[in-house]
Amino acid sequence: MFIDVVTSPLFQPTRLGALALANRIVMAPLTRSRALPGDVPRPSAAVYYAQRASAGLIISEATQVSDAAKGYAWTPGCYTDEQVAGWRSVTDAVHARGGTIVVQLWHVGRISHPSLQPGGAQPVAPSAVTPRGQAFTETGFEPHEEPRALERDEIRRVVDDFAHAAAMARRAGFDGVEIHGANGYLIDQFLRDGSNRRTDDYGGSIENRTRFLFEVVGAVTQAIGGDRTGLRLSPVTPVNDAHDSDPAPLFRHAVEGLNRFELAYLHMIEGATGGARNHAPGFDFGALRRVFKGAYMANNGYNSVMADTALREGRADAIAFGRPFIANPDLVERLKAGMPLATADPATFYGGGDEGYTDYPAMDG
Ligand code: 8OZ
Repeated sequence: MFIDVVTSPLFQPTRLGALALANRIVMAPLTRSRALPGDVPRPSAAVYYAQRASAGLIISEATQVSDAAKGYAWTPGCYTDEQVAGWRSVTDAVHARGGTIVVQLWHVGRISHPSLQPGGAQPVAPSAVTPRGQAFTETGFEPHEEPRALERDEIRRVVDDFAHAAAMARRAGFDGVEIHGANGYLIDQFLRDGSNRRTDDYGGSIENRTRFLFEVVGAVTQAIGGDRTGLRLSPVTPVNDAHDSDPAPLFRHAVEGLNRFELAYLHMIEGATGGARNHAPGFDFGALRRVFKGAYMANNGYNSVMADTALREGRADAIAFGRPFIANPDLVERLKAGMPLATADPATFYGGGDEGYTDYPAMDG
């Protein structure tokens, strides 16, 4: 199956809020775990992202908003001057190639390990519920441990950390930020009743479980503007032990409530992250798309034909591609040329140096 590249909306420009995209092909956030001490992006991150600048929009790898927000070895931050300086070379290199780039801001919550926390502290979460699974530490995989439930005044400080990191992101030259509300990290932990057992006004009802999300989105949009803020959600993904007893009304309320922030876009992981699109067969992503008044970015297992069809049928405004961007820096040109795609080596997805990072060639070498 082929797409008609002359008429395909994939290759047509668009705007998502204040973000100008040369095409509708978005580079999804990809954790690569190659930051330097101080959680500073390595210099070759500028090469890596610039190689991918023909994407309509680059969403950076997940980037912590504070030292306590970290849950994987060698992920970068965006809250110190040194980190901002590192990111500045990345954004300058992408802009020099005509690209647009936002930073994905996260707090991992309970998906962490004391060895990754300041002072070896217990990770924090809405509630003291230990997630199943293992943390990726500097010395290998370690089982997750019981997190400590955040106190109310600490919740306020985490919200402030998101706003601070967003302001730092603008200083670093990013065109905006994407708030990571997906994949079982802190915001998602508050949303879903599998991880949120609080009895205060951050837990229990749907109104209460969405409170932290809305506070973070409110603080970030106040800091840098809604038109430069995106949000990623994953209503049915099971990754990182995320689960909810009734996700449809929860995420409907969340998306309805997001309309007031006039976000640049909503980035939706449809199905199980990196896995089955029909993971929760009855779940209606189209209904969420219709509830949301802004731009809808779809993600998860799209190929060019699916992407072209979704755009033509009005089911999305842009499509995010993840893994294909690892081995195909010029993914946009390859899709346009109908060229076969290269496959990436999973051994170099996470950690290490420039091998498997900046050495995947473009078609024309
Ligand atoms: C894969 C490996 C490490 C982190 C996510 C940021 O799940 C991630 C991630 C994915 O969103």
